[in-house]
Amino acid sequence: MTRSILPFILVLVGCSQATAERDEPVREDVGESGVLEFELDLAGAVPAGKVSAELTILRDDVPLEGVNVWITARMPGHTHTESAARADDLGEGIYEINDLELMMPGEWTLELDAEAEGAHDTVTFEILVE
Ligand SMILES: [Cu+2]
Repeated sequence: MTRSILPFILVLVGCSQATAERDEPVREDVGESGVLEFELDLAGAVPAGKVSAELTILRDDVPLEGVNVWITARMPGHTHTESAARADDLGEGIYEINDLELMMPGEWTLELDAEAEGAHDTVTFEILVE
């Protein structure tokens, strides 16, 4: 995993001078199958309600277009309904998650399921809703 994270960090540092004071952290992870890389531009804690975030998907460090991305939000241990959304493809490997309903304060998991031609991967990010 650390093998492919280092290039991301170098790229981020290289591009950061234009937006030096970004306070929204980009969270990165390699999918469970090791095929796709995910960068989620979302703070670790957000207010309850509808959440939107930008997602970048890469394969072999190259932004990947045409991915079908579904997001399922759950609260582990809670029995209420989960929340789901499909991300919009903005092109150039960027996807927009819109109006994902995180209605209750507490710990949520965001499960991302990404499917492209010849590639399928999933990743889970944790988020605190306040
Ligand atoms: Cu709950």
